[in-house]
Amino acid sequence: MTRHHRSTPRITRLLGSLLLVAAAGAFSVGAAPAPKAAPTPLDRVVPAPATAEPGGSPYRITAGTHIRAGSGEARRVGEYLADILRPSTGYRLPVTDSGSGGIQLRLAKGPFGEEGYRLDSGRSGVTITAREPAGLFHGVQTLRQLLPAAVEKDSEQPGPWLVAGGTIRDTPRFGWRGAMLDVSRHFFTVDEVKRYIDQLALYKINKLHLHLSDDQGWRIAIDSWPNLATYGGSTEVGGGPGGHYTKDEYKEIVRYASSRFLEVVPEIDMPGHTNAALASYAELNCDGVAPPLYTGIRVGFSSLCVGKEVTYDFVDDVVREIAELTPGRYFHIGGDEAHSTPHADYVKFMDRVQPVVAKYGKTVIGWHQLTGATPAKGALAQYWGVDASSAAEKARVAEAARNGTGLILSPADRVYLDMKYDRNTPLGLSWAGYVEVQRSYDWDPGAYLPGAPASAIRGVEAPLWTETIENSGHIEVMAFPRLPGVAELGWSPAATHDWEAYKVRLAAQGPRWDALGIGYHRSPQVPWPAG
Ligand code: NGO
Repeated sequence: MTRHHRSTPRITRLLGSLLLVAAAGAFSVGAAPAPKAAPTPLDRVVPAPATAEPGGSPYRITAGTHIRAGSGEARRVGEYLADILRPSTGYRLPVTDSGSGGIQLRLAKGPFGEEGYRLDSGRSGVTITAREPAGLFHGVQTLRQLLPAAVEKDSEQPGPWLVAGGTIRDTPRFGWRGAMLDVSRHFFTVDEVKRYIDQLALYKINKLHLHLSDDQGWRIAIDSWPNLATYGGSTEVGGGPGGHYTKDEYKEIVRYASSRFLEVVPEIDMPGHTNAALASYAELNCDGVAPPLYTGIRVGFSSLCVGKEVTYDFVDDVVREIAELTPGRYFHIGGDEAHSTPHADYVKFMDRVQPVVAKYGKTVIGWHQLTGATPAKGALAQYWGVDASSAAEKARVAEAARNGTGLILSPADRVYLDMKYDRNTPLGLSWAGYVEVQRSYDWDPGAYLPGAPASAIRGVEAPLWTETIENSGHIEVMAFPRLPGVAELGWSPAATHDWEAYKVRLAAQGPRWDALGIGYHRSPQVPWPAG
């Protein structure tokens, strides 16, 4: 994009902000402007809304404000919003099903799609309209960001609680806006996962991919193969105690994610990355001997035994039991780095396993190495290559995309949240290089992989591998501020893409993270507000 191209909208935005300041009554003759009372401009939101037209008076939330949200799921979104607003405003904010004015969440027919919404703000109220509850929920995230950062605090704050006047119309560019958490290399409790879910929701992420098994730990109870969790889940990288989710705990994660409109995508990585399973059951090994548990960080040394029938009994049971607990459409079978599985065996294994996923009603996803086998009809491949990946590898993935395999883009040297920002980053890995904030934001998913048709791109996903990540604090300092940029690549129209403008919007999120207790990397590339 040229400079010239960018300058016009910026001037328009500036004028818009001045008008808003004036409309808020912040200017009075002879007095200095009181910038604190100026509401956040309508387009200072991450991800950038598709369109934002400022105009008219702002809305002010007061002690008399009601949240009007109908019934059912819309009502639950209203309660969710009230839970965010009540502690900091100190207002009652009753959630009711009728009346007008105040904050309204309305379901209505219109050009919103499954996740879009319109937000209208003026003197008498803010109305969010959507076709689906998911759209209302995403509109609520926008409303949150239009309010001062202090709204996120859990104790009463002075306000005022102004929302700029005007209209936002917003629908996502891609249906897949994912985040992956590796709960295998280090185990994360249900509460830690919920905390991350809440953070993902703020940026309109709609998929939570859980990497539930790997060499270092098996993290979900399987009734027909109980040792997987009790023994295979009993440690983690570095030799800590590990852990696993009971079925009820996993269901609780799924329920909580769905209350935030995220779909859980379970991953059982196979045929490689399986040492925890191989250690739990000797019969899964070709030589019938169980290896010891593994707590290091090497990859590529383990493989299920492709020639043994018991392997497919195992896969069938695992896929069936997890599919039963998972309302979402997808089942991720991994398939990466099967360096200890001969290629012909890999192909054979994938030919047998993909129909099992279909049998239990799920759509296959695999890391992009799956394109080296025969991806099932409708399968998705998750691309995790880098700029330096071979042309042949990229061409193979592009060819699969031309033949109908949908792509989720997770280029490791752009969106792997476990890559260090720079050489001073204490956590993380650097095999794909350092990934500072601009690098993770400044690329176009639609044009990324040469030869892959734009229509094959389902969206983007930011994986967080946890070889070095042990707790919520670690998750946050790696995810923030890069995750919101990936979310924006997934949500916002390509026409809004502009690093110079983005970094200013991103900087404005810093005080919000402070209010939420999110410790983030204060990247020198971002003009954070002082203080
Ligand atoms: C690779 C590897 C993972 C590592 C990760 C670390 C994929 C798909 N397989 O990504 O096992 O944890 O890198 O960045």
